[in-house]
Amino acid sequence: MVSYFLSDIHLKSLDEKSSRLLLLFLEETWAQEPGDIYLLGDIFDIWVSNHSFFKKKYKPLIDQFRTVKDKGFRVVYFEGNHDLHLKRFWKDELGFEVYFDVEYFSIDALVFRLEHGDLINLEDQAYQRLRRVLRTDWMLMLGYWLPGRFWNWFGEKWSHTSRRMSDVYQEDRKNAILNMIRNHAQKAVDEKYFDVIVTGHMHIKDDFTFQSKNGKSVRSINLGSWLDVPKILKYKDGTFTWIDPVSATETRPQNS
Ligand SMILES: [Mn+2]
Repeated sequence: MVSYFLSDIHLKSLDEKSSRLLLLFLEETWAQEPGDIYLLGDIFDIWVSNHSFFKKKYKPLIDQFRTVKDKGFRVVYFEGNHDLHLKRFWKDELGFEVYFDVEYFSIDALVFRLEHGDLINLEDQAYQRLRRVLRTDWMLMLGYWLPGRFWNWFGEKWSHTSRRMSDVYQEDRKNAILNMIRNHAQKAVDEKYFDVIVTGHMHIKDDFTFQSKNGKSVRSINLGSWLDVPKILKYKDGTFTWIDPVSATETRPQNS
């Protein structure tokens, strides 16, 4: 059984390289043995609700996602802070599993904790408040009733704000962000046990192994961002590899 983990592609249009790479990846994937695909948020730079604006804009990509599902893949989509209110389309129409907080999955013999990663920095209270507001019933209504074209426009503005507010894209703060990712993993494993935590959002690729309080080895992986380098995490038969969709090569992380 194979599992793929993708996040923070931040697609803005079908014309860009990341879109072509994602299309190619999906095409090649559904031709193989079915497995799981975990989308850990911010796949699109903006997607709200089930507007035909977005469905038309990304039609070839959606067709590929539909095929992947039809071929027997389990597709799990976590909302990010750029792709919101996904249930109406991605769950109700495409049949994907949609989540927006934290979920645990058993994959082979391991327990995986998966989340977008925007709960890592709880000290950013302004963002955490906004995150809750975005999921209220009236925001769901607004997301649905306001036209897709408006949300697309709004999303372009939102991109700047959210990047400022959510502590990403700050190379000078790289070490502080790495610490946040790792501290979050260490804290989370004490609350509820898992073997592997995979997050995105922070835009810094990281692969860190530590011992939990009860002496078990725990692995924390952050997927980084395609705005930096396109990459897909693959897990198969107990081994993690990074797929480089540009050259379609796989590399094993140093410490595995
Ligand atoms: Mn994000």
